[in-house]
Amino acid sequence: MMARLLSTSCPLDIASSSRSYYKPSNQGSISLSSSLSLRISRLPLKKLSIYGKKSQRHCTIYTTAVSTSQEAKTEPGTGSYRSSSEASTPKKVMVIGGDGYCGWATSLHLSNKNYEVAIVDNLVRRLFDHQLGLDSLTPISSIHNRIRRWRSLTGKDIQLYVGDICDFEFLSEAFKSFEPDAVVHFGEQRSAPYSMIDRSRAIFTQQNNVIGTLNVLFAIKEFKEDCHLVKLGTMGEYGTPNIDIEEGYITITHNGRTDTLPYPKQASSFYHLSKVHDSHNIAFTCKAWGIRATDLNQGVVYGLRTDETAMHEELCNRLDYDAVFGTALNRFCVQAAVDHPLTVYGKGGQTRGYLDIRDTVQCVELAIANPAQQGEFRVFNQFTEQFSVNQLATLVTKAGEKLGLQVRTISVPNPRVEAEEHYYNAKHTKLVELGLKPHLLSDSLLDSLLNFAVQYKDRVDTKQIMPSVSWRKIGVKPKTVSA
Ligand code: NAD
Ligand code: USQ
Repeated sequence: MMARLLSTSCPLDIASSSRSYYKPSNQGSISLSSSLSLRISRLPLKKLSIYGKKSQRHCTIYTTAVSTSQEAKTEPGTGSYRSSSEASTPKKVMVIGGDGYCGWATSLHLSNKNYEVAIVDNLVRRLFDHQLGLDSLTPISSIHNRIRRWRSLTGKDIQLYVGDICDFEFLSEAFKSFEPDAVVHFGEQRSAPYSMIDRSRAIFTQQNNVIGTLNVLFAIKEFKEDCHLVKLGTMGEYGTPNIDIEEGYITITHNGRTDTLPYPKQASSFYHLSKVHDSHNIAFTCKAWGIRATDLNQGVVYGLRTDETAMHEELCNRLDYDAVFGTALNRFCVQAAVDHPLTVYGKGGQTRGYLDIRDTVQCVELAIANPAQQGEFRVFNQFTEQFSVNQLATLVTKAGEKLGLQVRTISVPNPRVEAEEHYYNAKHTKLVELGLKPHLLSDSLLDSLLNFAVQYKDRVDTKQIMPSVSWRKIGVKPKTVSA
């Protein structure tokens, strides 16, 4: 599947035994062609040391030795909820997508809290950057160096399995080898604009996300039935209805009869739709197979640092500011730093739930420490505050001015099809009931984010800021979006 999407004008061979993991093409421009393919084998996997050894197989698992020496330490939890330190043995948590923005911060946080962590990632996010000519604002180390640095700083091992979860054979081996108590699934193509570039990206997004999640469900059923699935969904599954948004379910009385039903879904991109399909598949397997699952309908995440990623520059997280992967508040801070007008799409009344990345990691830990029951499909709305795009622009303008930046705003014709003025009131109490202590958007956070943006402003490619993907103009013809 990845082969179909990621085809380039010359085939990439990730199977080479001389490479420790696959590398993107070093070509400057990419022309997508369905006739050319990225070769990815589905051959059996081999467990290797992360250090040095070369794979003789096409599709490899890399893993560090399993650490058996970690003892539960008594670190205080962040709230009154059950935390890992209270459990008798550290829980094993598989973090799928652990090299990404939310996944990397979460992996370190869980490792720091004495969970035994394994990252599963096929590093495709890094490949998207190479294909589209994008880069993180912050320089990021390879996943191997990140993990080595973490070990050298803390003595804690994070295991690494490099591979595609759409390859069931790979996922099975990772499951059988690690035997997770919980799986946190971040491992999807997560950009709405990316999914709207062209037909091949739309198809890639839905196949990658839906099949990957289906494979995770089958792996749990087959190899670890009591494993708790913590799945990252999105607030965008609900759309912007003209009534309050509940947490997953709504009780409806219709023609004199009452039922509690899944809250209606109105997603507005092929990406957001993939999350809706995931949620349905997970809900069904909870009923049919007794899977225990928590769907975390997360809002838009902002911020860079967590306690753990701040420990060393090699642990630094990625921060996307481009029009494909960058999200609203992170983008606005970078735009302010490079004197680019803030890009409010359309009327700017688009309202969403937002949260600090420090709360993402906290919420995931809360979900793991307080698992769903066998057969339960639990839905939490994971955000802490709601803002319209105009409100965000005002906040960034004020914070920028305090730092001596002249911040301007422009109204950009909206490349998306979405309501620009609408009612929005989404419930988000369940994680707070479990003990979430939110980091609300503050002047100090905005200052710090703006300061990082200023620090790295020489790395900003201003050509990547204006939107170039249109919801209306999406077509069959393969398209590149870089300048
Ligand atoms: P990201 O793109 O930075 O990270 C996703 C990671 O998953 C990447 O490292 C990628 O290589 C990996 N991945 C993708 N497909 C894979 C596959 N088939 N097999 C193995 N690995 C695969 O994204 P993120 O911002 O960290 O988001 C993580 C999750 O949280 C996503 O599911 C996203 O939908 C959800 N989410 C993100 C935000 C946000 O603002 N960033 C908000 C709400 C929900
Ligand atoms: N927007 C602007 N200007 C910009 C960028 C965005 O006005 O420069 C607007 C968009 O039109 C949209 C809103 O801001 O109305 C949010 O857009 P976004 O790009 O910040 O976020 P979105 O595309 O919704 O996706 C992000 C993540 C995705 C996650 C989602 C959560 O990329 O993985 O699922 O946030 S939610 O929005 O709740 O669905």
